[in-house]
Amino acid sequence: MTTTTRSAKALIDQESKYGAHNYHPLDVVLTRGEGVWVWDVEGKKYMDFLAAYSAVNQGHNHPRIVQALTEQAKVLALTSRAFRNDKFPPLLQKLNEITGFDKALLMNTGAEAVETAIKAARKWGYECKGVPAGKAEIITFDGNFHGRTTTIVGFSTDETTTGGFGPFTPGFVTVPYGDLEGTAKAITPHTCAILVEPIQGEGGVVLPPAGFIKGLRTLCDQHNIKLILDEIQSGLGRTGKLFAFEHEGIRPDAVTIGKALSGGLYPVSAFLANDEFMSVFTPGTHGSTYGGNPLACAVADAALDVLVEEQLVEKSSSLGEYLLGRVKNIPSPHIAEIRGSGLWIGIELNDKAGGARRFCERLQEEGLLCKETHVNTIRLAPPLVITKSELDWALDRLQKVLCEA
Ligand code: IF1
Repeated sequence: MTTTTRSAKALIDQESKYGAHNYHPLDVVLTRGEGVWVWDVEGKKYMDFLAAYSAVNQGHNHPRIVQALTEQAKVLALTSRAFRNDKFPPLLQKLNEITGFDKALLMNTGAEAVETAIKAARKWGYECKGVPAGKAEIITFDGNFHGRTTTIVGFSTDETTTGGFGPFTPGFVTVPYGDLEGTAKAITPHTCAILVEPIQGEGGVVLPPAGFIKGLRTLCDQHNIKLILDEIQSGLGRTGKLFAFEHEGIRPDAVTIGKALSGGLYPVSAFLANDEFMSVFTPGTHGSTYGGNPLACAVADAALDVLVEEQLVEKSSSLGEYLLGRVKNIPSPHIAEIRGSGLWIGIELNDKAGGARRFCERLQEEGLLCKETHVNTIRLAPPLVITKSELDWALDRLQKVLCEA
């Protein structure tokens, strides 16, 4: 099959002319991916150090996941939940066995899983906790990112994410991230849940003070509140544990997962909870056309097998320690702070550095694709299949660029 390669500029112009300008991507036009590597339309090879915001933990186009996708696509892709299918039940059991949560509700995007969590929390509040109808409150935190629906952006504290999209859904109380005392003060008899990322990705790989998540667990136990962790980005191995909450030795009442649940091959997300919490959903109270479809389930099943059989959680832990150690030794005058857990690092630059974007553009010239966040942070999040020698390749380029003027 002949493929007509178009120049990057022609494709960028075409995208600009016919596409909404809701992103400011690097001017690199990718056409192929394999493992940690991607190639642009001009044949230049790059290492992907963003992994599609942790959706490609298993590496680009992992052959086992591609095979599962292509084989299932040939036999049955979508039934809707009006009927049953043979791929959904085994995935549900696999999620239970791997995560320890009794039940899963399958959705498609991360935002849908978070919306599912919000609905579950409110319904539980009314039906089980006795919160007066319409009065349920959910505590969220400054710097959060949970998706782009109007309800979710309504409790974002980032003006770019919220500006111009009101009016917003009521019932959310925002507290400074990491502020346990402030959280305790925000609790009322109407509080039904606390919704939090154990590590804030978009916030710039921001880790809360040690003991914060554990402290939230205690507050929730004391006040009969559901602790819901958004592990859509921090989960499935990214921080060196299957779930980031494991670093704090606690278990939440529910989590949301997505992204790497499909290894980047198909949108699959889920709300995971125990029987009592999940029982708020009765027939007809929630759903989705594509949620739990056989194609999504076949892909997610394979993606989870890859995560477990290739020991990606353990790799993230050991190579993450190595990466953090090497980054902390980069003698750059631009670095203000380095934060991280597993193969997930935020390099905060000082104000004089002139913003992280220009460093990402220089790294692109060196063949390393990173993404800035919140002006001054370079986010490092390679696929978890990365090898030590590939990490060294990336670190050499990071050091070179970060030590330039
Ligand atoms: C964009 C950010 C990252 C997430 C967490 C839910 C969702 C996300 C913790 C929603 C999605 C993506 C969305 C994408 C860029 C990226 C992102 F920059 F937006 F904030 F990763 F940090 N919870 N994050 O990280 O999942 O509905 O997108 O499947 O919107 O620009 P989704």
